[in-house]
Amino acid sequence: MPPKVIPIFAPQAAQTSGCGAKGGSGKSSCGSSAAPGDMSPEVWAKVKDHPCYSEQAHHHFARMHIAVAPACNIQCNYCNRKYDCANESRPGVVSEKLTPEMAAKKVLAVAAEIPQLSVVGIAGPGDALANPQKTFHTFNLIQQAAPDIKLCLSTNGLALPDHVQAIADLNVDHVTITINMLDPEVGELIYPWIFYNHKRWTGRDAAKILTERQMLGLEMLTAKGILVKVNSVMIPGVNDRHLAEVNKAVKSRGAFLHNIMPLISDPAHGTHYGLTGQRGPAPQELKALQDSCEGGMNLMRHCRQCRADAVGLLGEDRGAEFTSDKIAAMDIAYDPKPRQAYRSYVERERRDQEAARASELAAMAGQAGGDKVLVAVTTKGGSRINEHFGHASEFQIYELSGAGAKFVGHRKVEHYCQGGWGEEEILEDVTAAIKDCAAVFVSRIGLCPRKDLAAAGIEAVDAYAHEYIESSLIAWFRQRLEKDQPVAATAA
Ligand code: CLF
Ligand code: SF4
Repeated sequence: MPPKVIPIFAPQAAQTSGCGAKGGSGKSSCGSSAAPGDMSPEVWAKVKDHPCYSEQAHHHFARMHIAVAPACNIQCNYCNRKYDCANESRPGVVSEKLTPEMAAKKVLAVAAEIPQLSVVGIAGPGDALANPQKTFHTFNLIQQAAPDIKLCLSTNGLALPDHVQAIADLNVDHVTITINMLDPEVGELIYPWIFYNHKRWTGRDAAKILTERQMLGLEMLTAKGILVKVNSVMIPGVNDRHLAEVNKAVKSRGAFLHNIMPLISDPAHGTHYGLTGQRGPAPQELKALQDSCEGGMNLMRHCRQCRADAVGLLGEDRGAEFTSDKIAAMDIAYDPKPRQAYRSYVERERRDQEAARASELAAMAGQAGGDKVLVAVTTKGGSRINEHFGHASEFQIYELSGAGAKFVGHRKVEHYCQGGWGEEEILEDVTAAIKDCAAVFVSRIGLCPRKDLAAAGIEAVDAYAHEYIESSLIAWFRQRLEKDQPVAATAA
């Protein structure tokens, strides 16, 4: 059992949740809490502190996006780039455009305040490589100003083959390409036009050029040893049945990770899909597709479909603390020591966490049958159960089985606790969001919500407050087995 310790670097509570694609969004997936034993030391060194490329790292490390790339060279039916909409929490929406110089200063300001910061990404609000001068000038400035911070970029891939060498020269180890189709018949339903070779292309011709450029760019990057994550937006009735084929194609070309995200479609966003009633997938539909694509390739399930100017741990957005006027007033100096100290702390935590998980798994060996059960967890980071039920703005969902605890996704909710009192209607929505879970693990919960959850068949568990998530879940599952209380196979 791990010690009951509250992390000294306690991240703030998650609040909201771009990789260029605005549509979307134990041994789990990088999916897998991919650990050193799962990959070469070189690859592990590249992913261990990257919150998107390692599910394990996302509990500990923060990213920030700098909105220096306003233009785009294609149009996706799920995107409407607009500015100054701070209430939005989806990619492509930003509060402020930045010049490269302002962006570099912002990176230093955030790094000085948030020791968890490990990665700076350019993910819009347009396409990073449709704005190559701004993107590469910004990366140059950051590399000179803060050399310990990793660089990351996201692109639709159309211009990618022209810039692979520049990406390699800047030591950018992580590139995301949004690939939603291989078949131009599917593509013409997603992309009304592209702008390529000084000309606007439409229909299947546009989709054919785009898919050829994406595949070429992917092959060129992987040939240089650059890790590539592929984002795909799941659009029911358009490309949902096609994405398994996309998965195979990108896997065979060496992509490291596949992130299948749900379409975000709301008429208020003013996108083509939003205005024409195209629906997004249900969580169960998304999970079923992700499950079907698992095998031989890491699947990302912890994407929060960030804004193009997001700051903080995945799932939180501290961008409002770092607006241009606030940064102008800050006295900023580069100091990597707090980040080095934080990384050493995380290394120790990871070792303790892995030992606790292995110990609980060993204790369960031979007891579990084939049943699987879903559970929900409230956390504000550090891989620990350290959030009050009423303060949770999302639940992390794990699937428990004889193989251990596997992270399979997250569900966003409104805070149940409204400043000292609970809102009954919100509790109903929260309960509905986790209705397929057998238990919810919290650091604290009141009597009323506990009773209501029990009435819905969900056990509220606070016995593991502030302990590691995975070992706690396995211990709970094992005790259920020992008490000979078979759990219902509720996992989809
Ligand atoms: Fe940003 Fe994307 Fe780099 Fe991460 S986000 S550019 S790889 S540093 Fe991450 Fe955000 Fe999902 Fe993107 S959670 S939208 S996958
Ligand atoms: Fe929007 Fe361009 Fe990104 Fe498509 S590629 S989501 S149009 S910014």
